[in-house]
Amino acid sequence: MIEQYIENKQMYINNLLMERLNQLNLPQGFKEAVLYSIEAGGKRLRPVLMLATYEAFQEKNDKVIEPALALEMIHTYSLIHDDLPAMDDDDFRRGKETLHRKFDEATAILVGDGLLTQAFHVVSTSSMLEAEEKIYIIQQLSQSAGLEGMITGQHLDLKAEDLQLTERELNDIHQLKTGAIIRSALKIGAYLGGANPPQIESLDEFGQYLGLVFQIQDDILDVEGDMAVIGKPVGSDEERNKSTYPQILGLEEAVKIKERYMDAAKTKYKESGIEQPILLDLLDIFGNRQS
Ligand code: GRG
Repeated sequence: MIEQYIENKQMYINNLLMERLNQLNLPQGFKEAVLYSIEAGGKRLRPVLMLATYEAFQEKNDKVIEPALALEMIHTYSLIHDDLPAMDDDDFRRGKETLHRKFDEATAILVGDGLLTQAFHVVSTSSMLEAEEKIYIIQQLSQSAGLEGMITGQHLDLKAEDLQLTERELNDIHQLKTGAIIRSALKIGAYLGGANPPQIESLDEFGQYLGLVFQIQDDILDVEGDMAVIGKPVGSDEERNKSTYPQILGLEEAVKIKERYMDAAKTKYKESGIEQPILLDLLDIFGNRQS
């Protein structure tokens, strides 16, 4: 069952993340801060996607684990920095106080910087990966999380507060801010698994739609979700005067567009010729998630 599959992968990733970070030689109080946001959980969507993509091609997943950990470290850094007072100024994340609220701002900045940098250390020192594979992974991660990816997405997102965006402009922001990283999870999993270039291309396009689906559902949950389930206050987009899919299109139309993108993602998946259904199951689960 897909729920069991996700849960197993989440546990596997959580254990390895904690183990790797616990091994680091850090002052005790600081280590607590480094572990805090990781321990708070999260869906581990991106590493689960990477592992599932790899497993569509290969049985044993040892090769992909380090890039998957690295990706989650980069994602966690982005959330820690996104929550800072200079950015979204949020008090809760993953059902707990945000890192800068629990500790202090300087600590949150440093932990974010540390997780981002450590991610590249984890990949570059992996004993499972060939040099050429490391270069591919580092190139994908730095491209998607870098200036032409998530960073510009975040810049545009911050600039867009109080502006009325078009659906196209909103799509462009989310493709950079959320989509690029999700696409890199699929591409790295496929590449390491031995996919051919057209398959990687189709999975990349699948990832573009999946990223939009994920974001639209995030916006929908911000309107109709339950704080106890999603782990952060609802209505925060409206409070901050942010353009969202429900705000631009209305809730009903936002749901329809999400479903249209889910169908488009499925078409791209079929084009890849991959028979393993797990990625399609993940699309359904994450596209209809309640947290
Ligand atoms: C600060 C450099 C920098 C970048 C921030 C990803 C990002 C860019 C900000 C996150 C803000 C946000 C709420 C985006 C909406 C979609 C999204 C990425 C939600 C958070 O990801 P989940 O739902 O979180 O996968 P968990 O906690 O499950 O890992």
